Amino acid sequence: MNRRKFIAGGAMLAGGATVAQVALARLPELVTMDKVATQPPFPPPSGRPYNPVVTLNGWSLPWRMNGGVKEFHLVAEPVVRELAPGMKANLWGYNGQSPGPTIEVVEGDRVRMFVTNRLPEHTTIHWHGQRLSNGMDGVGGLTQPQIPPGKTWVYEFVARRAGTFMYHPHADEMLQMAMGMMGSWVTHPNDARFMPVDRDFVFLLNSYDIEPGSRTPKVSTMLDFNLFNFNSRVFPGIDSLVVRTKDRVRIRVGNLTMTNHPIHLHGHEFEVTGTDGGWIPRAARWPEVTVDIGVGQMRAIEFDATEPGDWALHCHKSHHTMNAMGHGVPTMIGVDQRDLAATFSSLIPEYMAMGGSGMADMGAMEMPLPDNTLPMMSGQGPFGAIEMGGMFTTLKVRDDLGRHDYKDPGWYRQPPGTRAIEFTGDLPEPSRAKRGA
Ligand SMILES: [Cu+2]
Repeated sequence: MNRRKFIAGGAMLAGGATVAQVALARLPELVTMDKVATQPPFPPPSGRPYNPVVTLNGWSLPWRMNGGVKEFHLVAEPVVRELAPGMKANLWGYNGQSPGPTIEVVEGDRVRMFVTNRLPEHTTIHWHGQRLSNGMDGVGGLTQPQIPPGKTWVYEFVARRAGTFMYHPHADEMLQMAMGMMGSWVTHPNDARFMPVDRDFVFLLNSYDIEPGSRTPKVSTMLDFNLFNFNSRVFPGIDSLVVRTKDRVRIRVGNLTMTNHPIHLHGHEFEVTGTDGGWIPRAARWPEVTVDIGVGQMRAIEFDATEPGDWALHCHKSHHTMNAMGHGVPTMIGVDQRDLAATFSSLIPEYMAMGGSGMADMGAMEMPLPDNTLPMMSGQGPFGAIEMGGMFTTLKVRDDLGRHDYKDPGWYRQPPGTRAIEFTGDLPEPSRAKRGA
């Protein structure tokens, strides 16, 4: 809690001053976040108990209890979000960040959501996947009038079904979602013994189209996004998922981009145990190492983290593990650029001939880039450049962690003799496996 920044609702709204002071005083305290790092789980200080989730590069929103009702205050507003060190984006989000904070409640909780609109245009919030009264569904024009700038509206419903949900505007949707307005919602089961896990992670897949050298997304892009994010962060800006060996792990991933993402985990098999429609009966699950998450879908996967190491967790579309500079690059394989390089270098001093033997050299090279622009792939591992960007991070499985320890343990120390090595003709004597051994 002490790492969260508390700001009184009245102060934040002083400029707008469209809400009467007396009404402001009745709003739950406005809590905003100024950090992009994954915040520790937020154990419930009031209300019924549950095992909190960890939002990747995100946080959970505190609430207040008011006569048995759980009250939250979301503020839709322009934010600046660092997508990775070296690049900040002008986005729209909630309570200081994009995505907005994760909302955590318990099945059966009566929830009251105060939504203050500090955007320059109207908005609404749709509570994706929830069972609620039609008038609480948040579809501007269909189920309610739009929320004008400067106004605070109230939604109220009972979180009837346990599971993973999302929230996002249903107002000027293409623009507002292209600008980063979205968040996760977890309704914990009434019975804490239902499908318990040791570590429970949640994040959203989102994408932006930001021209190299600029910082505001292009809002009318339909398919050609150039930055593919886990919770508005791209590699190497995405934190690792840190777990203890033998932990039962759940990862909940929602997709609010405009294309599908096959999310692939190394070193372990998992089962898909939930969708935004509910939990999947045990007999209906099957093992996978990649789960394709369609647009507007959520998938919860679960596995036992039995294999210590640093395991890649990434989208399997290779263009989605690449940042903006990687798109639209011509194929230069096999092209002898020696003569061209000499000519260009005399005209453009910074010119570098690249790609003649592949593009891997771009991972290590310090190319001159426009301001506020990430290399197409970067990040240093224990064995050199990790040639990735976008939707890529690691699952770090370690023996020596405490139960609630989520601190990054650094790189895995592979036991001697367990890593691929160069063959020099020098190996231990081969021993053939005996039959039946
Ligand atoms: Cu993808």
